[in-house]
Amino acid sequence: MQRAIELARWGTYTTSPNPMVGCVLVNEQQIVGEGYHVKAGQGHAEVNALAMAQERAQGATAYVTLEPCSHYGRTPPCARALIDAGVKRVIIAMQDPNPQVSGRGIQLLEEAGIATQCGLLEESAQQLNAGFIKRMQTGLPRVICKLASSLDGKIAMKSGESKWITSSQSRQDVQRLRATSCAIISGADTVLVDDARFSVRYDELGFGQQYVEPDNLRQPIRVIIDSRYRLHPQLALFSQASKIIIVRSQYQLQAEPEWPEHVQVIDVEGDANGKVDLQQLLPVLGQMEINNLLLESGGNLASAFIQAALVDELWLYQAPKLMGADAISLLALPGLEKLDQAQHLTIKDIRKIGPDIRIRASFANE
Ligand code: AOF
Ligand code: ZN
Repeated sequence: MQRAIELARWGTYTTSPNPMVGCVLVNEQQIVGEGYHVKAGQGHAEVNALAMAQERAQGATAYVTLEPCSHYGRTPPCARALIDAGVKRVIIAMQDPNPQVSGRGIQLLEEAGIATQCGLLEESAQQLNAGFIKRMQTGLPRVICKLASSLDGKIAMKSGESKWITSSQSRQDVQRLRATSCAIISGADTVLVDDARFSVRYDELGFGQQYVEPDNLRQPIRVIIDSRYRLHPQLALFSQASKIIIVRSQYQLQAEPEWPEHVQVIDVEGDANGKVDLQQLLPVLGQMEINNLLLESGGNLASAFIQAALVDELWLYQAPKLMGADAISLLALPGLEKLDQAQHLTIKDIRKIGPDIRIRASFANE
């Protein structure tokens, strides 16, 4: 199963909106087939492993990181393929949270007289697909809020100068985080101030193309909140032809500029101040099959996400610099007065990245 999880990870940059899944077929103590799911629309892990094993699948045991599917989606059901190939036992790490499957794949196998067992290395399998699982269970994407600051928690000088606080190594790490995300969300402010493109530059990821087939390279969808109609087609953001979603509040609708074809505008209810209501927006992004949403914005939007309890994990990159009390702080989080109102997080991991540190912390609401 450990090997199946390793195989699944090969899909890190390509499988979404589908989950990462790996499969190993063992016959008479020998691995006879291995496979993982590369990309939605292509063969599932089991089908790829069966193709490698051919007739040696007869009588084999399958180790699969996710319950084999029972439905006709983009591809036919894997439970059926395992039955037809004569597999005799199926060991599964976790049930598929997809309501189209959940339990039915196991049931199909059992009905065909195949012994199944579920729960081996379950936690590792869940970690692989935290975003997919959250979307299937709640309809919402899993949100990571990425911020970069000095050691004293500052994200820009008073003048707005912020390039660059963290090292090139940290910025490469962020490129990888972007590459694992289905979508990046930010505000018009950040786009205008930084002329940000929010693209993944695969040559900057630091690993060769053997890890991601050039044909499978994908760009995360870029979602920009722009209630005040400040975006315009001349910005660098629009020069790359991958999908962009502009989010408006229905507060003060105005005429749209002529957008290129890869741009979609959606209207979401606004709050009393005309700001997009994030609670309304997130389910809409869930419906678009966004599993992992990366929030890369300034402190105000990040604060609004946190205060709406919509963030699952904070990734904070801190550079060994001190920028002083006149500089701009990480997060606004207005309205906090007493210590017992402070946001509580749980540190999951701390890592040194070049000269900086990266802290991963989850919110108590996770
Ligand atoms: C498996 N093995 O390798 C994966 C599974 O649209 P489709 O046909 O690609 O189906 C996608 C759904 O299948 C996905 O939502 C999840 O429930 C399951 N993924 N199942 O047996 C796999 N990737
Ligand atoms: Zn399947």
